Amino acid sequence: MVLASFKRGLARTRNRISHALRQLGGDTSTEVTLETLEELLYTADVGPMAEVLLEEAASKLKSGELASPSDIPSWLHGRLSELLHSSPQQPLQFAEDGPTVFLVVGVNGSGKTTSVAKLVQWLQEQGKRPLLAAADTFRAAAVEQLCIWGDRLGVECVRGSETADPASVAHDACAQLLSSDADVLVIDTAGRLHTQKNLMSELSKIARVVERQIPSAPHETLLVMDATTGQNAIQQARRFGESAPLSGVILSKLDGTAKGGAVLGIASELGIPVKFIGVGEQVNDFAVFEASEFLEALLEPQHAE
Ligand SMILES: Nc1nc2c(ncn2[C@@H]2O[C@H](COP(=O)(O)OP(=O)(O)O)[C@@H](O)[C@H]2O)c(=O)[nH]1
Ligand SMILES: [Mg+2]
Repeated sequence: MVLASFKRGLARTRNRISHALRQLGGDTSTEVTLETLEELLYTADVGPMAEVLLEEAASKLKSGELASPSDIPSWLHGRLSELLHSSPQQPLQFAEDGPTVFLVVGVNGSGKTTSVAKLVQWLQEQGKRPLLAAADTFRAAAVEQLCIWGDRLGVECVRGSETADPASVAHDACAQLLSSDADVLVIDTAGRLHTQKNLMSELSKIARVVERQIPSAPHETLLVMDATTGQNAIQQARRFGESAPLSGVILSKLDGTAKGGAVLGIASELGIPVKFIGVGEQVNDFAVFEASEFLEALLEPQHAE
């Protein structure tokens, strides 16, 4: 199930990579092999690790540790696997007892609201009773969008008045969480305000308000990253990390890119675990991130559907 989503979502990246891997496996010179490897790593957008891997491949071929260019694909598989596991996989954290709160952050258009809806449906599948908070009050349409998802999923959506302060919406939603039979609150937030500084202080204010009512919350602060923006997303992640400690990443829009290798950069550069991936616009286009299945979907074209 998870593997099928990965494969669907990673089709573009996989096609790109499998083509390069076939070339790599062929009987070519060291020079051509390194060029192909370079192209593969850059087009898949693995980030600064590309350079490290290239140098390593060159020196291993030179020293004879890798006997021939045709040893490159399996070596690469091993190294990518190590990279993916460099930020340990962590399951979603729930409150030990009492209700759980997840805060979802990210730039406008990254797929936050859609990811919140996907997460809510996933939580329902786990037997949870979610509640939504529409704390992106900067745009009226954003509140509407979230609450429409809430209606479709049969989940209550806490919203403020038109000009409500997002922290007050978060406050009301926590009160609702504590007094209702819902057990997980998912808070959607704004991705843009008049200034970056405003946005960051608003997000930390939301986190403080939540913590005041539920001391162990938020249990997760999830950053939604648009996979199609590749390495730029890493810069965004650093900025968001300044407002609240990020506990995980939801990597959206993997279906729309050949740069699925960005996951490797996130793992090795940010040290924040990727917890979910989004592979389409529907609520079902969502999967828990599993490093080994991701790698299989990425590197093993013979299993393609
Ligand atoms: N193809 C694709 N589109 C997505 C995915 N996630 C979100 N989108 C689309 O991206 C656009 C922005 O999403 P939205 O959730 O409103 O972003 P927000 O501004 O961060 O809340 C919408 O058109 C979504 O349908 C995904 O995983 N794959
Ligand atoms: Mg939104």
